Amino acid sequence: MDRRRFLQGMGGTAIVSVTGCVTLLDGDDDYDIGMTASAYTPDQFTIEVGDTVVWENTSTRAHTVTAYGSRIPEDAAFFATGDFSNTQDARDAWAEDGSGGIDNSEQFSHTFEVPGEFPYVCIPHEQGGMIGEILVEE
Ligand SMILES: [Cu+2]
Repeated sequence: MDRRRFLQGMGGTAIVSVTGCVTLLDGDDDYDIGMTASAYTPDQFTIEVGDTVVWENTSTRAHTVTAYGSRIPEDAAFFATGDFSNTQDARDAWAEDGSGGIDNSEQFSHTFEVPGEFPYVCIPHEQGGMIGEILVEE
């Protein structure tokens, strides 16, 4: 059975065990979540505490990965492309000069140290439904 096809058949949720994230970032095609013009692929992704998720912009337009700060676990670290410290700062920066996004083939990674649900959004395409969620299991 084709493993990728099998995983997609499971509703787009894949279990990944990532170690050595620095090495992972060196590879061209090594990422967990890609991006189309208006969506994360997959838009739901399940990992375990301590795993690192790598996003790659596999589309030709700029996108952000911006945590919904008010909806992630209270003791969890905020994450966002552009290295902002909260969602509003990321929104303001994008509105002001389009900063904080990643372009084609650029990657962003975050290590999740707290279990729970982590919804995130692409700021410029929020209205288009470009929203994703990382589920971090114990
Ligand atoms: Cu986008």
